[in-house]
Amino acid sequence: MTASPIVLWGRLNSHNVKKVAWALVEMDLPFVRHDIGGPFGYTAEYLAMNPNRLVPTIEDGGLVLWESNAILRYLADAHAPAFRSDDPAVRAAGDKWMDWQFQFADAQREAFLGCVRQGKDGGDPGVAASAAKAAAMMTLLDVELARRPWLSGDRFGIADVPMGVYAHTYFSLPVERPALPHLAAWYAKLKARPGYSGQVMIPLT
Ligand SMILES: N[C@@H](CCC(=O)N[C@@H](CS)C(=O)NCC(=O)O)C(=O)O
Repeated sequence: MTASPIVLWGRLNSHNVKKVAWALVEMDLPFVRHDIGGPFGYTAEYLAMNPNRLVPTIEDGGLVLWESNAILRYLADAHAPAFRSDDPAVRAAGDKWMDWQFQFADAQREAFLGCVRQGKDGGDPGVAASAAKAAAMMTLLDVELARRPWLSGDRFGIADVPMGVYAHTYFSLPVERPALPHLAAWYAKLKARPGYSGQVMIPLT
């Protein structure tokens, strides 16, 4: 039981902040979020908590924690164990996709920045190359999702959150995408989940 609301620091148009905000809603944990980072800039107080000059950071009781996937694991372990399998093999398989997400973010970055922040479209060579790299990685996720319903195992959990956030961006960019039926079915299920529309499916900026 949390005595006071968890505090989440970070602008919501950040992929990494979205992960935490969505997970908090999924876990039904009370929280307050403060905009910081990007156009909002940073305060000395924030940088004392997180000297990386990055978002997100959370405060929960006496704990200050940064690194979005570490935050997801902490939230499940401390407050919502149903969101993380206690079977080491299932847990490790989910952890793998959580860590893999950072490579996916690198692959999709130029397409995201080009289309969302620089007014380009799928015809731009840099955008198209980045979109193709992202699509190639998504074919691997499609194979995985043919084998099991969730990246977390038999039920939704924190391992679905990192790529769940990036999937929304992937399906929203004006670029070519191959047909990946298992990925599409998983994304459709995510769209019906608590918090996904309010914390993740916001306009890309
Ligand atoms: N590995 C870190 C990466 C954090 C990160 O790169 N955050 C980006 C936003 S997605 C950021 O803070 N950019 C600078 C800013 O917004 O001021 C995590 O997962 O928390």
